[in-house]
Amino acid sequence: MEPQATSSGFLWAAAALLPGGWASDVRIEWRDGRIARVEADAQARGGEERVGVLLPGMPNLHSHAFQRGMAGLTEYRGPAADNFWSWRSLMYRFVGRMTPEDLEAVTTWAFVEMLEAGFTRVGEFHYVHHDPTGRPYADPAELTARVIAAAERTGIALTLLPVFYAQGGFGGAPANEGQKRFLHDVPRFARLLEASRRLVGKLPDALLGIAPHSLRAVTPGQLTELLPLAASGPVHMHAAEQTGEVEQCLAWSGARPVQWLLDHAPVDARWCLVHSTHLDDSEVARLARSGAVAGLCPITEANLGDGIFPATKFLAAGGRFGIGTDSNVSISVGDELRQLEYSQRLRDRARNVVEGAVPSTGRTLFDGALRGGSQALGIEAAQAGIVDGAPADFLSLNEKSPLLAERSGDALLDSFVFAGLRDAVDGVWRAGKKQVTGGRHHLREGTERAWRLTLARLLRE
Ligand code: NGQ
Ligand code: ZN
Repeated sequence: MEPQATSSGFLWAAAALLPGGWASDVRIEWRDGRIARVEADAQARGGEERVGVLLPGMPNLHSHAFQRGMAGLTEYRGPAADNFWSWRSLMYRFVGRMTPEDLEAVTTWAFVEMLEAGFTRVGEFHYVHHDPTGRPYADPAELTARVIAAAERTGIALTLLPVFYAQGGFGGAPANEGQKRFLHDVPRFARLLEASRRLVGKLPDALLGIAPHSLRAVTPGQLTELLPLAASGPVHMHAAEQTGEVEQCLAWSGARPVQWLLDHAPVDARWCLVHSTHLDDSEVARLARSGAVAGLCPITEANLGDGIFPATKFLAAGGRFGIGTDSNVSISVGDELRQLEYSQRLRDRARNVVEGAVPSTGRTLFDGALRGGSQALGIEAAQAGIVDGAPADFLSLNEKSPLLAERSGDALLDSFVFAGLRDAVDGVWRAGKKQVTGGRHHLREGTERAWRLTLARLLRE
Protein backbone atom coordinates (compact mmCIF):
# COMPACT_ATOMS: atom_id res chain seq x y z
CA MET A 1 0.00 0.00 0.00
CA GLU A 2 1.76 3.12 -1.23
CA PRO A 3 0.34 6.55 -0.46
CA GLN A 4 -1.16 8.35 -3.43
CA ALA A 5 1.66 9.60 -5.62
CA THR A 6 0.10 12.99 -6.04
CA SER A 7 -0.92 15.39 -3.33
CA SER A 8 -3.76 16.83 -5.37
CA GLY A 9 -7.09 15.12 -5.17
CA PHE A 10 -10.70 14.92 -4.06
CA LEU A 11 -12.64 13.20 -1.36
CA TRP A 12 -16.34 13.04 -0.62
CA ALA A 13 -17.69 12.49 2.89
CA ALA A 14 -21.28 11.81 3.88
CA ALA A 15 -20.56 13.79 7.06
CA ALA A 16 -17.59 15.98 7.96
CA LEU A 17 -16.71 18.04 11.01
CA LEU A 18 -15.91 21.53 9.72
CA PRO A 19 -14.99 24.59 11.81
CA GLY A 20 -18.66 25.63 11.82
CA GLY A 21 -19.90 22.19 12.86
CA TRP A 22 -21.13 19.07 11.11
CA ALA A 23 -21.88 19.28 7.41
CA SER A 24 -23.38 16.69 5.06
CA ASP A 25 -22.32 15.55 1.61
CA VAL A 26 -19.00 17.35 1.77
CA ARG A 27 -16.66 17.42 -1.16
CA ILE A 28 -13.07 18.42 -0.44
CA GLU A 29 -10.56 19.29 -3.08
CA TRP A 30 -6.85 19.82 -2.45
CA ARG A 31 -3.88 20.95 -4.47
CA ASP A 32 -0.22 20.57 -3.53
CA GLY A 33 -1.30 19.17 -0.21
CA ARG A 34 -3.50 22.13 0.75
CA ILE A 35 -7.26 22.31 0.83
CA ALA A 36 -8.45 24.34 -2.14
CA ARG A 37 -12.21 23.95 -1.78
CA VAL A 38 -14.70 22.63 0.76
CA GLU A 39 -18.25 22.27 -0.47
CA ALA A 40 -21.20 20.99 1.54
CA ASP A 41 -24.37 19.47 0.05
CA ALA A 42 -22.30 18.41 -2.94
CA GLN A 43 -22.73 15.44 -5.22
CA ALA A 44 -20.07 12.77 -5.20
CA ARG A 45 -18.49 12.38 -8.61
CA GLY A 46 -17.39 9.21 -10.30
CA GLY A 47 -13.91 8.02 -9.41
CA GLU A 48 -13.37 9.97 -6.20
CA GLU A 49 -12.95 8.28 -2.86
CA ARG A 50 -16.02 8.29 -0.61
CA VAL A 51 -16.01 8.01 3.15
CA GLY A 52 -18.74 8.06 5.79
CA VAL A 53 -17.39 10.35 8.50
CA LEU A 54 -14.44 12.69 8.16
CA LEU A 55 -12.71 14.46 11.07
CA PRO A 56 -9.85 16.92 11.07
CA GLY A 57 -6.46 15.43 12.03
CA MET A 58 -5.60 16.04 15.68
CA PRO A 59 -2.41 17.84 16.76
CA ASN A 60 -0.25 16.00 19.30
CA LEU A 61 1.28 18.97 21.08
CA HIS A 62 3.83 17.19 23.26
CA SER A 63 5.86 14.08 22.54
CA HIS A 64 9.17 12.53 23.51
CA ALA A 65 8.98 9.89 20.79
CA PHE A 66 11.97 7.82 22.00
CA GLN A 67 10.08 7.02 25.22
CA ARG A 68 7.73 4.80 23.18
CA GLY A 69 10.52 2.21 23.40
CA MET A 70 9.98 1.76 27.14
CA ALA A 71 6.17 1.68 27.18
CA GLY A 72 5.07 -0.98 29.64
CA LEU A 73 8.57 -1.53 31.03
CA THR A 74 8.30 0.63 34.14
CA GLU A 75 5.03 -0.74 35.53
CA TYR A 76 6.44 -2.85 38.37
CA ARG A 77 7.27 -2.00 41.97
CA GLY A 78 10.90 -1.36 42.85
CA PRO A 79 12.42 -1.71 46.31
CA ALA A 80 11.71 1.93 47.21
CA ALA A 81 8.53 3.99 46.71
CA ASP A 82 7.91 4.36 43.02
CA ASN A 83 7.20 7.85 41.73
CA PHE A 84 7.91 10.30 38.94
CA TRP A 85 11.55 10.68 39.99
CA SER A 86 12.28 6.93 40.07
CA TRP A 87 10.56 6.57 36.68
CA ARG A 88 12.78 9.36 35.40
CA SER A 89 15.94 7.46 36.44
CA LEU A 90 14.78 4.43 34.46
CA MET A 91 13.99 6.63 31.47
CA TYR A 92 17.47 8.24 31.63
CA ARG A 93 19.01 4.75 31.70
CA PHE A 94 17.00 3.71 28.66
CA VAL A 95 17.86 6.76 26.56
CA GLY A 96 21.48 6.63 27.73
CA ARG A 97 22.09 3.63 25.47
CA MET A 98 20.36 4.79 22.32
CA THR A 99 22.39 5.31 19.15
CA PRO A 100 21.26 7.72 16.42
CA GLU A 101 19.94 4.70 14.48
CA ASP A 102 17.97 3.53 17.53
CA LEU A 103 16.48 6.96 18.05
CA GLU A 104 15.43 7.15 14.42
CA ALA A 105 13.87 3.66 14.40
CA VAL A 106 11.87 4.22 17.60
CA THR A 107 10.80 7.72 16.58
CA THR A 108 9.71 6.49 13.14
CA TRP A 109 7.62 3.75 14.72
CA ALA A 110 6.07 6.17 17.21
CA PHE A 111 5.15 8.54 14.35
CA VAL A 112 3.57 5.62 12.44
CA GLU A 113 1.46 4.86 15.48
CA MET A 114 0.51 8.51 15.88
CA LEU A 115 -0.71 8.73 12.30
CA GLU A 116 -2.65 5.50 12.72
CA ALA A 117 -4.29 7.06 15.78
CA GLY A 118 -5.33 10.17 13.82
CA PHE A 119 -2.62 12.57 15.03
CA THR A 120 -1.46 14.42 11.92
CA ARG A 121 0.99 16.90 13.48
CA VAL A 122 3.40 16.31 16.34
CA GLY A 123 5.23 18.77 18.57
CA GLU A 124 8.42 16.82 19.19
CA PHE A 125 10.00 18.17 22.37
CA HIS A 126 13.42 16.94 21.45
CA TYR A 127 16.10 17.06 24.13
CA VAL A 128 18.57 14.21 23.47
CA HIS A 129 21.34 15.94 21.57
CA HIS A 130 24.73 14.36 22.38
CA ASP A 131 26.39 10.97 22.27
CA PRO A 132 26.15 8.55 25.23
CA THR A 133 29.28 10.04 26.82
CA GLY A 134 27.79 13.53 26.64
CA ARG A 135 30.01 14.73 23.79
CA PRO A 136 28.38 16.49 20.84
CA TYR A 137 28.27 14.43 17.65
CA ALA A 138 30.49 15.52 14.75
CA ASP A 139 27.27 17.02 13.40
CA PRO A 140 25.67 18.69 16.46
CA ALA A 141 22.27 18.26 14.76
CA GLU A 142 22.79 14.50 14.26
CA LEU A 143 19.84 13.48 16.45
CA THR A 144 17.67 16.39 15.32
CA ALA A 145 18.17 15.17 11.75
CA ARG A 146 16.96 11.72 12.87
CA VAL A 147 13.70 13.18 14.17
CA ILE A 148 13.26 15.07 10.92
CA ALA A 149 13.98 11.92 8.89
CA ALA A 150 11.29 10.07 10.88
CA ALA A 151 8.76 12.81 10.15
CA GLU A 152 9.71 12.93 6.49
CA ARG A 153 9.38 9.18 6.04
CA THR A 154 6.11 8.74 7.87
CA GLY A 155 4.56 11.94 6.52
CA ILE A 156 3.51 13.37 9.89
CA ALA A 157 3.63 17.18 10.06
CA LEU A 158 6.33 18.29 12.47
CA THR A 159 6.61 21.23 14.81
CA LEU A 160 10.16 20.73 16.00
CA LEU A 161 10.84 21.99 19.49
CA PRO A 162 14.59 21.82 20.16
CA VAL A 163 15.06 21.72 23.90
CA PHE A 164 17.47 23.78 25.95
CA TYR A 165 18.54 21.96 29.12
CA ALA A 166 21.39 23.17 31.32
CA GLN A 167 20.71 22.54 35.02
CA GLY A 168 19.81 19.61 37.21
CA GLY A 169 17.45 21.58 39.44
CA PHE A 170 16.24 25.00 40.63
CA GLY A 171 18.86 27.59 41.45
CA GLY A 172 21.45 26.27 39.02
CA ALA A 173 21.93 22.84 40.63
CA PRO A 174 24.44 20.84 38.57
CA ALA A 175 23.07 18.37 36.06
CA ASN A 176 23.32 14.70 36.96
CA GLU A 177 25.02 11.89 35.06
CA GLY A 178 21.77 10.81 33.38
CA GLN A 179 21.29 14.28 31.90
CA LYS A 180 24.65 14.62 30.11
CA ARG A 181 23.22 13.94 26.65
CA PHE A 182 20.85 16.92 26.97
CA LEU A 183 23.11 19.84 27.97
CA HIS A 184 23.90 23.11 26.20
CA ASP A 185 25.05 26.62 26.88
CA VAL A 186 23.14 29.34 25.04
CA PRO A 187 25.63 29.96 22.18
CA ARG A 188 25.87 26.25 21.35
CA PHE A 189 22.10 25.96 21.50
CA ALA A 190 21.77 28.93 19.13
CA ARG A 191 23.91 27.02 16.61
CA LEU A 192 21.76 23.92 16.98
CA LEU A 193 18.70 26.06 16.41
CA GLU A 194 20.19 27.49 13.21
CA ALA A 195 20.94 23.99 11.93
CA SER A 196 17.40 22.94 12.92
CA ARG A 197 15.96 25.86 10.99
CA ARG A 198 17.76 24.74 7.84
CA LEU A 199 16.56 21.14 8.23
CA VAL A 200 12.99 22.16 8.99
CA GLY A 201 12.95 24.42 5.94
CA LYS A 202 13.26 21.37 3.69
CA LEU A 203 10.33 19.49 5.20
CA PRO A 204 6.83 20.30 3.91
CA ASP A 205 4.65 22.10 6.52
CA ALA A 206 7.33 21.78 9.21
CA LEU A 207 7.59 24.54 11.81
CA LEU A 208 10.20 25.42 14.39
CA GLY A 209 9.80 26.61 17.96
CA ILE A 210 11.97 26.44 21.05
CA ALA A 211 11.61 24.63 24.33
CA PRO A 212 13.37 25.81 27.44
CA HIS A 213 12.87 22.46 29.22
CA SER A 214 11.57 23.63 32.60
CA LEU A 215 12.40 25.99 35.43
CA ARG A 216 14.36 23.08 36.88
CA ALA A 217 16.63 22.93 33.85
CA VAL A 218 16.90 26.59 32.80
CA THR A 219 17.93 29.64 34.85
CA PRO A 220 16.05 32.96 34.58
CA GLY A 221 19.07 34.50 32.87
CA GLN A 222 19.19 31.74 30.27
CA LEU A 223 15.45 32.04 29.67
CA THR A 224 15.89 35.75 28.90
CA GLU A 225 18.68 34.98 26.44
CA LEU A 226 16.75 32.15 24.76
CA LEU A 227 13.44 33.86 24.07
CA PRO A 228 14.66 36.15 21.25
CA LEU A 229 15.95 33.03 19.46
CA ALA A 230 12.37 31.78 19.06
CA ALA A 231 11.63 34.51 16.51
CA SER A 232 7.85 34.24 16.07
CA GLY A 233 7.71 30.49 16.69
CA PRO A 234 6.05 28.67 19.58
CA VAL A 235 7.67 28.50 23.03
CA HIS A 236 7.04 25.32 25.01
CA MET A 237 8.06 24.68 28.60
CA HIS A 238 7.20 22.02 31.17
CA ALA A 239 5.63 23.57 34.26
CA ALA A 240 4.06 22.46 37.53
CA GLU A 241 3.79 18.77 36.72
CA GLN A 242 4.64 17.47 40.19
CA THR A 243 3.92 18.80 43.68
CA GLY A 244 7.61 18.23 44.45
CA GLU A 245 8.47 20.66 41.67
CA VAL A 246 6.02 23.25 43.04
CA GLU A 247 7.61 22.95 46.51
CA GLN A 248 11.15 23.27 45.12
CA CYS A 249 10.11 26.31 43.10
CA LEU A 250 8.52 27.94 46.16
CA ALA A 251 11.68 27.29 48.19
CA TRP A 252 13.83 28.75 45.42
CA SER A 253 11.78 31.81 44.47
CA GLY A 254 8.83 32.19 46.81
CA ALA A 255 6.54 31.64 43.80
CA ARG A 256 4.87 28.63 42.24
CA PRO A 257 6.18 27.61 38.74
CA VAL A 258 3.30 28.96 36.66
CA GLN A 259 3.04 32.03 38.86
CA TRP A 260 6.78 32.63 38.42
CA LEU A 261 6.50 32.35 34.63
CA LEU A 262 3.48 34.66 34.49
CA ASP A 263 5.37 37.18 36.65
CA HIS A 264 8.73 37.04 34.88
CA ALA A 265 8.28 35.81 31.31
CA PRO A 266 6.22 37.27 28.43
CA VAL A 267 3.74 34.37 28.49
CA ASP A 268 1.20 34.87 25.71
CA ALA A 269 -0.58 33.01 22.92
CA ARG A 270 2.76 31.78 21.51
CA TRP A 271 3.41 29.83 24.69
CA CYS A 272 2.45 26.34 25.71
CA LEU A 273 2.92 25.43 29.37
CA VAL A 274 3.12 21.66 29.29
CA HIS A 275 1.17 19.94 32.09
CA SER A 276 0.36 22.99 34.25
CA THR A 277 -1.10 20.38 36.55
CA HIS A 278 -0.79 22.23 39.83
CA LEU A 279 -2.44 25.64 39.61
CA ASP A 280 -4.05 27.69 42.35
CA ASP A 281 -7.14 29.76 41.53
CA SER A 282 -5.16 32.85 40.74
CA GLU A 283 -2.87 30.93 38.37
CA VAL A 284 -5.93 29.40 36.67
CA ALA A 285 -7.37 32.84 35.98
CA ARG A 286 -4.07 34.40 34.93
CA LEU A 287 -2.98 31.51 32.67
CA ALA A 288 -6.40 31.54 30.98
CA ARG A 289 -6.14 35.30 30.45
CA SER A 290 -2.61 35.04 29.02
CA GLY A 291 -3.91 33.20 25.93
CA ALA A 292 -1.23 30.50 26.40
CA VAL A 293 -2.16 26.87 25.87
CA ALA A 294 -2.12 24.40 28.74
CA GLY A 295 -0.40 21.37 27.19
CA LEU A 296 -2.27 18.51 28.82
CA CYS A 297 -0.93 14.96 28.57
CA PRO A 298 -3.66 13.16 30.51
CA ILE A 299 -2.46 9.57 30.07
CA THR A 300 1.16 10.30 30.94
CA GLU A 301 0.08 12.52 33.85
CA ALA A 302 -2.00 9.62 35.20
CA ASN A 303 0.77 7.12 34.52
CA LEU A 304 3.36 9.21 36.37
CA GLY A 305 1.07 10.10 39.24
CA ASP A 306 1.34 13.83 38.52
CA GLY A 307 -2.04 15.00 39.77
CA ILE A 308 -5.27 16.33 38.29
CA PHE A 309 -5.35 19.44 36.12
CA PRO A 310 -8.17 21.84 37.12
CA ALA A 311 -9.82 21.57 33.70
CA THR A 312 -13.31 22.60 34.75
CA LYS A 313 -12.13 25.87 36.33
CA PHE A 314 -9.64 26.56 33.55
CA LEU A 315 -12.21 26.12 30.78
CA ALA A 316 -14.78 28.17 32.68
CA ALA A 317 -12.15 30.95 32.79
CA GLY A 318 -11.79 30.72 28.99
CA GLY A 319 -8.48 28.83 29.08
CA ARG A 320 -7.11 27.02 26.03
CA PHE A 321 -5.82 23.47 26.09
CA GLY A 322 -4.47 20.83 23.74
CA ILE A 323 -3.42 17.22 24.21
CA GLY A 324 -0.07 15.49 23.96
CA THR A 325 1.05 11.89 24.20
CA ASP A 326 4.23 12.91 26.07
CA SER A 327 5.85 9.63 27.28
CA ASN A 328 3.93 7.73 24.60
CA VAL A 329 3.06 4.99 27.07
CA SER A 330 -0.03 4.73 24.88
CA ILE A 331 -0.92 6.57 21.69
CA SER A 332 -4.59 7.37 21.18
CA VAL A 333 -6.64 10.50 20.58
CA GLY A 334 -9.82 9.17 22.18
CA ASP A 335 -8.01 7.76 25.22
CA GLU A 336 -6.28 11.08 25.98
CA LEU A 337 -9.55 13.00 25.80
CA ARG A 338 -11.38 10.41 27.90
CA GLN A 339 -8.68 10.40 30.57
CA LEU A 340 -8.90 14.18 30.77
CA GLU A 341 -12.66 14.08 31.39
CA TYR A 342 -12.55 11.06 33.70
CA SER A 343 -9.96 12.64 36.01
CA GLN A 344 -12.40 15.52 36.54
CA ARG A 345 -15.37 13.19 37.09
CA LEU A 346 -13.47 11.16 39.68
CA ARG A 347 -12.45 14.29 41.55
CA ASP A 348 -15.87 15.99 41.41
CA ARG A 349 -17.99 12.83 41.61
CA ALA A 350 -20.04 14.16 38.70
CA ARG A 351 -20.60 13.44 35.03
CA ASN A 352 -20.06 15.49 31.85
CA VAL A 353 -18.18 18.20 33.65
CA VAL A 354 -16.14 19.79 30.86
CA GLU A 355 -18.29 22.61 29.55
CA GLY A 356 -18.32 23.98 26.03
CA ALA A 357 -20.60 25.56 23.46
CA VAL A 358 -22.36 22.25 22.78
CA PRO A 359 -23.76 19.70 25.25
CA SER A 360 -21.63 16.86 23.85
CA THR A 361 -18.56 16.20 25.99
CA GLY A 362 -16.77 14.35 23.19
CA ARG A 363 -17.27 17.26 20.82
CA THR A 364 -16.24 19.85 23.41
CA LEU A 365 -13.03 17.94 24.09
CA PHE A 366 -12.27 17.28 20.42
CA ASP A 367 -12.91 20.87 19.30
CA GLY A 368 -10.95 22.31 22.23
CA ALA A 369 -7.94 20.06 21.67
CA LEU A 370 -7.97 20.76 17.92
CA ARG A 371 -8.02 24.52 18.45
CA GLY A 372 -5.56 24.68 21.34
CA GLY A 373 -3.25 22.03 19.89
CA SER A 374 -3.08 23.86 16.56
CA GLN A 375 -2.30 27.14 18.30
CA ALA A 376 0.42 25.54 20.41
CA LEU A 377 2.08 24.04 17.33
CA GLY A 378 2.18 27.34 15.46
CA ILE A 379 -0.92 27.03 13.27
CA GLU A 380 -3.03 30.15 12.83
CA ALA A 381 -6.56 29.90 14.21
CA ALA A 382 -8.07 30.32 10.73
CA GLN A 383 -6.08 27.27 9.53
CA ALA A 384 -7.12 24.81 12.23
CA GLY A 385 -9.26 21.99 10.87
CA ILE A 386 -10.83 21.26 7.50
CA VAL A 387 -10.75 24.68 5.93
CA ASP A 388 -9.52 26.38 2.75
CA GLY A 389 -5.76 26.85 2.70
CA ALA A 390 -5.02 24.42 5.53
CA PRO A 391 -3.02 21.27 4.86
CA ALA A 392 -5.29 18.40 3.75
CA ASP A 393 -4.95 16.54 7.06
CA PHE A 394 -7.92 14.42 8.09
CA LEU A 395 -9.09 11.01 9.16
CA SER A 396 -12.08 8.90 8.36
CA LEU A 397 -13.83 6.92 11.06
CA ASN A 398 -14.20 3.21 10.52
CA GLU A 399 -17.82 2.75 9.48
CA LYS A 400 -17.54 -0.96 10.08
CA SER A 401 -16.81 -0.48 13.77
CA PRO A 402 -19.76 -2.04 15.62
CA LEU A 403 -19.56 0.68 18.25
CA LEU A 404 -20.35 3.39 15.72
CA ALA A 405 -23.60 1.72 14.64
CA GLU A 406 -26.54 4.15 14.51
CA ARG A 407 -24.42 7.08 15.69
CA SER A 408 -24.39 10.40 13.93
CA GLY A 409 -23.18 13.94 14.60
CA ASP A 410 -21.73 14.56 18.04
CA ALA A 411 -22.68 11.05 19.20
CA LEU A 412 -19.94 9.84 16.87
CA LEU A 413 -17.39 11.88 18.80
CA ASP A 414 -18.83 10.80 22.15
CA SER A 415 -18.46 7.18 21.02
CA PHE A 416 -14.99 7.84 19.60
CA VAL A 417 -13.89 9.24 22.97
CA PHE A 418 -15.81 7.10 25.46
CA ALA A 419 -16.67 3.77 23.87
CA GLY A 420 -13.09 2.49 23.74
CA LEU A 421 -13.11 1.63 20.05
CA ARG A 422 -10.11 -0.42 19.10
CA ASP A 423 -10.58 0.15 15.39
CA ALA A 424 -11.92 3.70 15.30
CA VAL A 425 -9.69 5.17 12.61
CA ASP A 426 -9.86 3.94 9.04
CA GLY A 427 -8.02 6.31 6.68
CA VAL A 428 -5.62 9.13 7.50
CA TRP A 429 -4.60 11.75 4.96
CA ARG A 430 -1.63 14.06 5.55
CA ALA A 431 -1.09 16.88 3.09
CA GLY A 432 -3.55 15.04 0.86
CA LYS A 433 -1.57 11.80 0.85
CA LYS A 434 -3.34 8.79 2.23
CA GLN A 435 -0.76 7.51 4.71
CA VAL A 436 -3.09 5.16 6.60
CA THR A 437 -5.54 2.78 4.95
CA GLY A 438 -7.74 0.39 6.91
CA GLY A 439 -6.06 1.63 10.09
CA ARG A 440 -2.56 0.73 8.92
CA HIS A 441 0.23 3.03 7.85
CA HIS A 442 1.66 1.99 4.48
CA LEU A 443 5.14 1.75 6.06
CA ARG A 444 4.01 -0.28 9.06
CA GLU A 445 5.78 -3.48 8.07
CA GLY A 446 9.24 -2.08 7.50
CA THR A 447 9.17 0.30 10.44
CA GLU A 448 7.95 -2.46 12.74
CA ARG A 449 10.88 -4.64 11.68
CA ALA A 450 13.37 -1.85 12.45
CA TRP A 451 11.66 -1.22 15.79
CA ARG A 452 11.89 -4.88 16.78
CA LEU A 453 15.58 -5.07 15.86
CA THR A 454 16.28 -1.90 17.83
CA LEU A 455 14.49 -3.13 20.93
CA ALA A 456 16.27 -6.46 20.74
CA ARG A 457 19.60 -4.66 20.76
CA LEU A 458 18.62 -2.16 23.46
CA LEU A 459 16.92 -4.57 25.82
CA ARG A 460 18.80 -7.84 25.39
CA GLU A 461 22.42 -6.75 25.36
C1 NGQ B 1 10.97 14.64 30.03
N1 NGQ B 1 9.14 13.98 31.40
O1 NGQ B 1 11.43 15.70 29.58
O2 NGQ B 1 10.93 13.60 29.38
C2 NGQ B 1 10.40 14.66 31.42
C3 NGQ B 1 11.37 14.04 32.37
C4 NGQ B 1 12.73 15.87 33.33
C5 NGQ B 1 8.09 14.48 32.06
N2 NGQ B 1 8.25 15.59 32.67
C6 NGQ B 1 12.71 14.69 32.42
N3 NGQ B 1 6.95 13.85 32.06
O3 NGQ B 1 11.70 16.33 33.78
O4 NGQ B 1 13.82 16.34 33.62
ZN1 ZN C 1 7.45 16.19 28.50
